[in-house]
Amino acid sequence: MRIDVVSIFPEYLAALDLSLIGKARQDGVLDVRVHDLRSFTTDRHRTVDDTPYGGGAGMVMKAEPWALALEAVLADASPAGAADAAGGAPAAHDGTADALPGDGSATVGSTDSASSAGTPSARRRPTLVVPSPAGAVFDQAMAYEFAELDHLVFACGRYEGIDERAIDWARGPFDVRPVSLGDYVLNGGEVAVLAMVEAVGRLIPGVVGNPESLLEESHADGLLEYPVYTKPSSWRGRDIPEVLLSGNHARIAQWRRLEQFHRTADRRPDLLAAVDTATLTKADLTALRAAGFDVVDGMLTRPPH
Ligand code: 6GU
Repeated sequence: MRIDVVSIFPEYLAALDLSLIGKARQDGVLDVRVHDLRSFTTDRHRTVDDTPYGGGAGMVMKAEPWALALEAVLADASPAGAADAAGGAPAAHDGTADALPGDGSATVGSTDSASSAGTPSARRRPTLVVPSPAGAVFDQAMAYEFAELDHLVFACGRYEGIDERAIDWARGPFDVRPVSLGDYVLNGGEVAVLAMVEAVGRLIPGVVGNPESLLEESHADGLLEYPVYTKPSSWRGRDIPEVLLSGNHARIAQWRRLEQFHRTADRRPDLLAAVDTATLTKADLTALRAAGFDVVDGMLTRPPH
């Protein structure tokens, strides 16, 4: 998968060099490129923002640097652009686009884009994610959706946002997706991009070492994860639940599943209410009823304890 990030703080994205995502980049599984928006300004002061029409507090990001930056990303990613660059004629702004230090995948025409060029999926418009508290809320389902894409581009806004005409213009060449991390306000999109790239990247085959760990984590099945324990079995007077020492794997699985329901009821009643009770097994229902849960009007409930 190819990921481009455009930001006025490219250094913010240096964390993408680390851990599993950094390793995936080194291995060529992820092709991540970070670009400095200011490289696409044309004035002496490298201006990216101006005062809002209609008045009000704060500054608005200018449309033109965004269009130039996104055009450069498109030129670099399209088969024609890749061929041009490989022929030694990079587009005007390519030389100023920053690759992260140690990014071995900064060359155009990587195995990833070369091997998928010409396939129907490669001809799909790239997705442009615009991080914004005014976006649709990012969740695990969206992470899975993004993980299927060939090319994700992130436009990190700062200040009061990006001139809306740049967003409208981008709806031509891109599938534009305004996305929020949740109902609170950050100063810019960079931290949100770190979170989203990690959530999406780890779903791509070859990024997480043991794919089984993806199956049992929180949100994989709409429930929160069960609690986990490791050695020693007794610590500061606290013993682990005895069932985990029983060696009875069916009992352990049953206990863990019930713990998931209890934890979800405690912490995320909204998720519990969203459980499709038609998918619950007879064994689930028996265990849930014994634990005080009930199904009322097709909705799973548990009186607070
Ligand atoms: Cl994605 N961006 C900004 N600036 N603030 C946010 C957010 C995103 N998600 C929650 N708050």
